[in-house]
Formats: sequence, C-alpha cells, structure tokens
Amino acid sequence: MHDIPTPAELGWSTHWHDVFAPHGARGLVAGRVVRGDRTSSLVAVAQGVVRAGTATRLLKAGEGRAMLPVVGDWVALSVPDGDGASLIEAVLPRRNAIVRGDAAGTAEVQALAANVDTVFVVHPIAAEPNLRRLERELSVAWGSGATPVVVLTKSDLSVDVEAALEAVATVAIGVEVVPVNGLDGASVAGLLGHVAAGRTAVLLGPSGAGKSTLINALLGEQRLATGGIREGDGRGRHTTVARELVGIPGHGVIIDTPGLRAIGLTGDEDGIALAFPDIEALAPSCRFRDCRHADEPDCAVREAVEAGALDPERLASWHKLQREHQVAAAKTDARARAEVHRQGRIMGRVIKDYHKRTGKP
Ligand SMILES: Nc1nc2c(ncn2[C@@H]2O[C@H](COP(=O)(O)OP(=O)(O)OP(=O)(O)O)[C@@H](O)[C@H]2O)c(=O)[nH]1
Ligand SMILES: [Mg+2]
Ligand SMILES: [Zn+2]
Repeated sequence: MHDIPTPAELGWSTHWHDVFAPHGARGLVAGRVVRGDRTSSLVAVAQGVVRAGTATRLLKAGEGRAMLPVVGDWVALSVPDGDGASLIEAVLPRRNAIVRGDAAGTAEVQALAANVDTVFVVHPIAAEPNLRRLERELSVAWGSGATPVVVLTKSDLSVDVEAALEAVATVAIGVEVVPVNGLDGASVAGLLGHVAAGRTAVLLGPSGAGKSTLINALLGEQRLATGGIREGDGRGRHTTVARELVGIPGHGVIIDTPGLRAIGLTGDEDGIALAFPDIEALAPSCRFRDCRHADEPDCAVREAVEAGALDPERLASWHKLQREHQVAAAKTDARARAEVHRQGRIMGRVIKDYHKRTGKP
C-alpha cells in the first residue's frame, strides 16, 4: 500500500472543517473519496483508507446519479466499532463538480469528480489534434468552475510540435497549453504549479492520451497501469477502469479518469461562453441582443466567418454545443417540475391523512 496522504495533503481546510462540524458532533468521521465504483467507495480518513458503502437513504435521495458520492467528494462516514461495514452517511456540499450529461440527450447527468481546482484536458499531439473534442471538453471544464489547462502529450513522437500548438491555440483561447513528453519526469514537472498542496486536479481526455502515464511521471514510479495503443486507428485500450485520486507527495492530488468516448454537456452551467470568448466578443456587435448567429440580419459573428476571421467549423461547433446545452436544460427543468409535482402530491396525501386522523375538515 502507498503512503496515505494526510488530510491536509488531501485538501482538508477550515472550510471543510466547518462544514463537517455538525456531522462530527454526531460521531461521524470525515474522509475523502479516493476511488469509487457503483457499489462501494474507498475513502481516505485520518487513520488510513476504508472501504465504504453508501447509506440507503442517500441512495434513495440521490435521484439522478449526480448527487451520489464520487471521487473527490468529502463525506461523513459511520465507522462501526466491530466488523460491520462503514457507510457514507452524507456528502458534504460540493464546491464544484465535473458533471457530464449524456451526449444522447437524456436528462441523465453524472458527476465525474468533485471539488476540483484544475482540469487537465489531455490530448496526444502525435495525431492531428481533435479541435472539436477539445472545444467540448473545455466547455465542460469551464462550466464546472475549475480552470482548464490543455496538456499535449507525446511531444517526443511529434515531428511538428509548433504546428500542433498553433492549431490548438485557435480553440484554447485564454487557456494555457503545455506540450509534454509524458514518459519524462522533467518534462511534466511544470504541471505541478497547477497542483499546489491542498489543491485538486483532474485529468480528462481520450483513452490512450497518456493520462495515467503523466501521473506516474509526476510520482516518479509506475503506480498506475498504462496501456498500449491499438495498431491501425491509434486509439487507446481503455486501460484505466475507475476514477482514482492520487496524492503527489509535497503537492496536491490528481484524479485519473478512464478515457471517455464522448462527454455530453449538461443544462446546469454554461461553460460554452467561457470556451468561446471569440464569439462572445463579437456578439455585442450583432443587431439583435439575443442573436443566435443563425439567420438573423446583421450578425457580426456570421460576418466574421464570411470575412475569414472566424473558422466556420468553430461556429458550427458552437451551435452544436448550444443545442445540446439547451436540450439538457429543458430536460432538467422538466425533471424539476416533475419533482415539484410529486412533492405536491405527497403533501396533499399527508394533509388528507392528517385531516382524517384529527377529524378536522
Ligand atoms: N512516446 C510517448 N508515449 C507515451 C506518452 N504518454 C503516454 N504514452 C504511451 O501511450 C500509451 C497510453 O498511455 P496511458 O497513460 O495508458 O493512456 P491513458 O490516457 O491513461 O488511457 P486510458 O487509461 O485508456 O484512458 C502507453 O503505452 C504510454 O506509454 C508520451 O508522452 N510519449
Ligand atoms: Mg489511464
Ligand atoms: Zn449574431
């Protein structure tokens, strides 16, 4: 087993101390989820790491999986004296979370990681950079309230790092872009500035991009499994299967994630505006204040495309993400309305019941 990071190294602070206090008064124990799957979590507490289930009450209340404990969450645990299982009784209110919607457009949302300061969006530069995917990931990252940083791996395999940097710079506006050789500790050390002690970073990006390799280089040891690349299409083999939080000695913590095929937008937060500051900057010059940059007259954004100042694919990408965001927002609203309706029905039953019992009208 590895050294257990101390609560301070895990990011424990006066904020969490205060939020946890009422749970502590009930005899619960504070911890941070360092690994989780559907049935149980590994939680780091002051004495070590314990496996814990989730209290049934939380599972029931967790309607929509976004509320259930995920890696990065601070939680309140009941730890029995005897043999029984530890249980997560409460998830402390998150400062933020990386939430993904379903790209297929259902209202299902899933938190990938909680209480995150930095999102490393990791892509290989060996292949042509996938700018549309980057725009999507940057929108999700900004939407979480964390700060994105683009990490371009495999600089050692790339013949033209400058060209890749230039291409990525057109979509990563106002975002730091760092090329690295993930196999070389010295090359990745510069990333530690984004993972100061007490801070949390998460790695997002396609399978095979080199996310786990990067963490191993930062640790200076082969702790996480890394995988080969499929011949033919150059994709990864989905080597990492669970999200896992790793402490970097003397620094903060990094969450490794399995490469996702697609990351959908949710309706909750609008990170699109932050990911597309070029379009945002043009919008005030459109004739209509609520211009959708579609078929309105005097649209400054479409004029920029016609003048060659804005890539038409970038505008198309913006439209696609906007639509996805709006569909998800409408579904979230529908679910919220259904919930109010359900509570109304329950309340009605309770009142009727009360009247029956008391004999009052
Ligand atoms: N040459 C070179 N190879 C790298 C670099 N980064 C990663 N690799 C290799 O790329 C392969 C995939 O790396 P992983 O770290 O497993 O990729 P991952 O992003 O964690 O992939 P998943 O866990 O499947 O999501 C491994 O064979 C690594 O050795 C790099 O900067 N240079
Ligand atoms: Mg991995
Ligand atoms: Zn417009």
